[in-house]
Amino acid sequence: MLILIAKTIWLLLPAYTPNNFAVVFGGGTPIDLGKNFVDGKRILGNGKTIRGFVAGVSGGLLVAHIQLFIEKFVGVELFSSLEYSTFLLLAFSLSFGSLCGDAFGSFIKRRFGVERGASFPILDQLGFLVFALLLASRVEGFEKLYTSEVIIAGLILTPLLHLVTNIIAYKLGLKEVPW
Ligand code: CTP
Ligand code: K
Ligand code: MG
Repeated sequence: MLILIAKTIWLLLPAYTPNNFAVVFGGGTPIDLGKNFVDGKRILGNGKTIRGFVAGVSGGLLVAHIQLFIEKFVGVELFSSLEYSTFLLLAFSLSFGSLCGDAFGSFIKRRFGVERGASFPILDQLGFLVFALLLASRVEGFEKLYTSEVIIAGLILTPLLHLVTNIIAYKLGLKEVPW
């Protein structure tokens, strides 16, 4: 059980971390260039920026490479069991997919009139993951690492991880609200 949890988090880190890089390095021109959709509301909003997107994808790739290095160092074979080109494609799919899912979530939120930064349960916690996994599933050898139990564990664990990390961030005074 603990092994499955650790393995799942490890395999999903390249999808989890892009948003953190976007938060830290984001800002500037929004992806939707400030434009409105046909409903008169913003397409994505000011929370989705080009710099955040690029920094997020780069950050996810960086994290995956650090993981590859750690695996070789400690002798674990997950990402390191793949050909380097396959690993690269997988890492890119996870981080790019994660930020596309995040942007898609914002698109849906704006259509429902949910303001930038306001929460939209489930979509906020799982949208990025579903997109990341859908894109990554196109990469050969995906099923070898991302077994159905890893995917199920990921879908259950991710909202829980969100909840726990947000409560910790709130207690530490890093967030205004505990969600
Ligand atoms: N961010 C960014 N570019 C992205 C994604 C995120 O610059 N592609 C930065 C923004 O500063 C954003 C912050 O990371 O405010 C937090 O990301 P997120 O919670 O996804 O955005 P929200 O501000 O909550 O906006 P939304 O309601 O559209 O999700
Ligand atoms: K989000
Ligand atoms: Mg948010």
